[in-house]
Amino acid sequence: MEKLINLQLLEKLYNKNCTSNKGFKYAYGTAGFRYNADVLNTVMFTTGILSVLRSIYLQNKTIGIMITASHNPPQDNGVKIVEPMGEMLDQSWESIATDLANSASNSYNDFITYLNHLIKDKGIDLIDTSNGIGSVIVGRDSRESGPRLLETVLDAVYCFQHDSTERVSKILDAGILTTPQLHYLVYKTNVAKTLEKNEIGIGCYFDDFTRAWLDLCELYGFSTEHLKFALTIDAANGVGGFQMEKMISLLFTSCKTTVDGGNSTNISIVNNDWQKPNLLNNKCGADYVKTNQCLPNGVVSNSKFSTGGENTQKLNCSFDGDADRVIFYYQDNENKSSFHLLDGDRISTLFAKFFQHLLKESGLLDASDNDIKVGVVQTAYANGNSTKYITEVLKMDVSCTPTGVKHLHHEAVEKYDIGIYFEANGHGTIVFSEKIKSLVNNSMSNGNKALKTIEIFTRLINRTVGDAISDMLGVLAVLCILNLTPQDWYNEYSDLPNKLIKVVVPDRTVFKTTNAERQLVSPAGLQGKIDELVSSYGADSRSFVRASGTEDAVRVYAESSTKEMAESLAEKVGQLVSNCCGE
Ligand code: NG1
Ligand code: ZN
Repeated sequence: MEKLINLQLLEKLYNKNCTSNKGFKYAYGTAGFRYNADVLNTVMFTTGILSVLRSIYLQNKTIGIMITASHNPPQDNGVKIVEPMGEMLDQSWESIATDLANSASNSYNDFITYLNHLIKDKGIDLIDTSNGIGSVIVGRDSRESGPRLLETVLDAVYCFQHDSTERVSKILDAGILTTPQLHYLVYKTNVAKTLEKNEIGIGCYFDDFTRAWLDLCELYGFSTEHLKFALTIDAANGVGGFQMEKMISLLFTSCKTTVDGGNSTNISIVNNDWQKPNLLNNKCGADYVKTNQCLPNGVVSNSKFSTGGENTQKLNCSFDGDADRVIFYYQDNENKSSFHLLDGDRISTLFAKFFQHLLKESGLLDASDNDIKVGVVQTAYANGNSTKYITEVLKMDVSCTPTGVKHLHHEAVEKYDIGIYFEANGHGTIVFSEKIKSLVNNSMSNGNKALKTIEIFTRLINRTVGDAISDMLGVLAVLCILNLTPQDWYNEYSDLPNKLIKVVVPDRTVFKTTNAERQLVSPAGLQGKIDELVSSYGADSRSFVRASGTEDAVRVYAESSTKEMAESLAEKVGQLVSNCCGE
């Protein structure tokens, strides 16, 4: 350890960063560590250390660190580690990340003891560093605490200094960017096997996705300036807004965008005040719209929009604070009941229908030995009618996994050649197997438009993780290609009325689940009571309970045949949860 880690510096920087909230217990949750920003210094420091170790362990591949708390309120922040190909941290390292943070939270001695144990246990070679001494890319969202937490991560990385060669670990501060941009940058850096400053920058993200979009425009003869819709993007006052502005300037060659609902053009960005961090996710953004099922601040109701004397369909979408989620919606008039949500389930079903159509057209299904597997991955929060639509109408395979895109992503990669996965909240993407990519590439020379479209979609969709910007472009493209209005999309099936509530309990860790989180195994006896209650609400009813991995609360989901019944069921199950904790 002495060869590579400057122990004197490590102790000094530990004392600087890890003593303000001694004894705090951290846990790597659904999407990394996420807490009030005031208690995050220790875990930022240990995450910096762990990322360099992970990089050395993986023969010096570049690792990503994203500082964000996504849709959480402005005072929160968080951190997650990104693997070399842009995936979420290997699950077996999540507990290591937790243990390292908690050892540092206890004392310097515990931290050093655990660090030594980890290095030995994983066989991380800190003596022969001929492969390199670690490389890390760090990005952050627009939160006020971001620069302070970034500094702590940088302190940690600077502790890795090779004493004889004076080399230090490579770190690229990628600045303020969206979570999926960071994932993509990490992936591209590893593919290019370099982390020299200025060589691979975020420009690769804009180049690749713009190229794919323009290729589609050319293939189908549509242009960004003449979309059939007027699109309003609610950027949640987060980083997605200004990254989208950059994208627009590349995609929309002659079209002007307007900010905060100005003059009529076919695309506008509202809630784009990312430089005022206290406005982040405040009455806007994907989570607000999905949870409250209403328009966010700054988006006006009407489904038609006047452009140059023509009535154009109006479609809205909301990103979340770090732009890895997107949901769509429209409202016909001032009447709130005419609010129509097109959430992650609807995005999944739209893509599922689209790829089914493309595969038929492409002729790839004619050769039975191709055996192409297409399927959708959902969580228990997916609306029951979306699952029914996929299995009964599209006759396609559906899998259900625990909450958190790491689970959905893994399932989609393992099971399908075209794996479409979205959480109901709008977080998801499509993964394409190497098999489907080579089948498409090998048969493309005959000018088959469907094959060409699949090939372009493998580039238009962010392969690494859910991406609001890329998913939004994907949805717009599908609507244009299939010639669907937002209303057509909405009318494919009707959602079962549903309700999601949070219940605050003294200790959420006692809520343990099985069967993709659909049933409780602890506290003992509670599941039986829930089942009894659900059966009294009729055949279309369903409810389940699980502890949140990102907030200090238990979530209760319920659906039923009417809005009133869904709300009443959620409330009653919530009461069962509270009562059971009070006993
Ligand atoms: P938790 O807090 O574990 O329910 C929430 C979302 C997840 C996922 C993560 C990460 C719901 C019900 N849960 O997790 O889907 O997106 O945040 O941001 O939407
Ligand atoms: Zn997010």
